[in-house]
Amino acid sequence: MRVAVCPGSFDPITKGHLDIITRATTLFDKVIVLVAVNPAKQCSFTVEERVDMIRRSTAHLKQVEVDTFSGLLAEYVDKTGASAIIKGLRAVSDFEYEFQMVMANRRLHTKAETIFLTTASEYLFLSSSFVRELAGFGGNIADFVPAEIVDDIVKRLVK
Ligand code: COD
Repeated sequence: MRVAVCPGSFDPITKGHLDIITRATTLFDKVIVLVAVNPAKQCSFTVEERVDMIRRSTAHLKQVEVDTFSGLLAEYVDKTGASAIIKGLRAVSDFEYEFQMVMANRRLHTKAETIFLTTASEYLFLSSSFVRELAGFGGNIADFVPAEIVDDIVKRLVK
């Protein structure tokens, strides 16, 4: 069974993330969407809330599982026997950070390859921080996040 891991903060999941996850399911038998637990990072949603929002947004994708981890991605990937880490690329600025992560993970001896899927053009500018800012100003986020989680974001972030 070919297993891939899609790691991220997902604070919250956006349609850009969902597009990458959906495309990963066409390449792998199982896709684990992995929510990073980083106590040093201030998030708008708790880990449990982020997991719940991803579960509802991916309920139609039968190969998708959602999990959380705290620590090194390389250790999680090797423990689960995944053969790939799937990342999304939007711009050259993403590449620099992601390239560094690939090198770090290699030094940490993960056997998994990192595979980059380029963003869909309509989501080129889209990020979780964009959604949080737009929601904070009372803007319409419906085009940018899965329909299942619009209310969660509005309730939390619209002042
Ligand atoms: N279109 C396409 N892809 C997108 C879009 C979009 N619109 N938006 C986001 N993405 C991609 C990102 O490029 C990324 O690949 C993924 O979706 C997740 O994005 P985010 O923003 O939710 O998550 P990040 O970038 O904050 O996640 C970083 C990780 C948690 C993956 C990283 O910090 C990590 O691996 N941490 C674990 C510790 C570790 O092992 N460190 C390495 C060595 S010390």
